Amino acid sequence: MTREPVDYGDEIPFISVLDENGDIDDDLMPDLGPEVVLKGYRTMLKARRFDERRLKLQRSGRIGTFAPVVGQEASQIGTISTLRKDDWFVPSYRETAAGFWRGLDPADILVFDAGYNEGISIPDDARDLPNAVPVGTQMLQAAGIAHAGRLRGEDAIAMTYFGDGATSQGDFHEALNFAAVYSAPVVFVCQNNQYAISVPREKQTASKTLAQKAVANGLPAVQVDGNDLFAAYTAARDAVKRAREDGQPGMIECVTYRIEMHTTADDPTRYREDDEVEAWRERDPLDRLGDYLRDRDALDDGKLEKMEKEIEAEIADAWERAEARIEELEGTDPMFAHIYAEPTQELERQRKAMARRAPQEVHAGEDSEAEEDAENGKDEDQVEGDGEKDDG
Ligand SMILES: Cc1ncc(C[n+]2csc(CCOP(=O)(O)OP(=O)(O)O)c2C)c(N)n1
Repeated sequence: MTREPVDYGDEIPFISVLDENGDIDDDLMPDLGPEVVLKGYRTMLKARRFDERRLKLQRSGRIGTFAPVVGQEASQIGTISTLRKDDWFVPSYRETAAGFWRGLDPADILVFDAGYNEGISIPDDARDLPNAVPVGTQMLQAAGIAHAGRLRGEDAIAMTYFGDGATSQGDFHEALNFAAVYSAPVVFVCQNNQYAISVPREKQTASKTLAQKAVANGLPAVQVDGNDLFAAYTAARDAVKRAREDGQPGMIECVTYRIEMHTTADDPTRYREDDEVEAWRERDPLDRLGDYLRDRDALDDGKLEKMEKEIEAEIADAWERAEARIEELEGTDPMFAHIYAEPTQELERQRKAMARRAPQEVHAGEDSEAEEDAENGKDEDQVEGDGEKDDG
């Protein structure tokens, strides 16, 4: 007879390499060339500027609701940059920075944001799945894709993204169990951004860490500072290697923060304090990496200004192309066509509301004026009522 504690054979390490002043721990620093780091920084900056433009477009009624990425850029770039092009990227709805790294066209994102299915059609040669809006489905899909690839004799792996709230879903546990039992080469990336819409992490799960939920399923897991590109990269590189070489799935918990609203339909001031947001702004992943690059003369004011201008032009061009494409599309009705044989009253109401808001009804040249109005507080969406929109 015994009352010995069980030895799990696993523990949850925490990785941090780049501190809040942009200084690194040399012993832990991964071997990354300055060009890759600069590309990571640029992609993070582009995702941030893209969100700023999207917010104006949404507030002026040009596009519908979307989920901002601000604050989570390092978690995404650190992890996604460890994949090969023939690996699978299986995102949820907040992975704009990771999507850009994979080569996703911002014009496609805008077409989708405006309510057109065409925006999420994936090119044949890309192994990127469209946004999963239901919380949790993508984790199961990633496990299945990874398993199928292995059965076909490929060495490609899958990487899937989800939030802290998603770890309370049944899908999460089913996906991890499946992956562990069948040795499906999938890396689960949890972006613990502290909130599931308005519910703080402590109120939706009693687990001390989210990573430990993976240990229970037999997967190695690690927690990282999610605002530190190098920590996220280190954990992902190791997990990808284990998945590719040994068919072993793994999980990374990126401890980070969602600086902006959950989606543009949400008002975060109703459930969190400004002080908390400010404290996390101090740990901004972009500033940290910028300081690191400046200290090494890889970035200065001139280079940054040039980068900002290029990104601004890329985003302006993306919206122009998105608008031109929208003009040629049939409208937003197809989104509602394949849900029920007989549409419900609610669906019909939504279909009509969308048709009224269709961006093609906006005439060329009105854009900047409407965006200015939106910035000055004349917000079409607020006038029409946020209640019409979905939360996800
Ligand atoms: C199956 C399902 N239930 C509920 C929702 C509504 N919903 C959208 S996002 C969200 C919270 C998700 O939080 P988390 O997993 O932490 O991800 P985050 O949005 O913070 O990135 C909920 C409940 C949904 N989209 N799908």
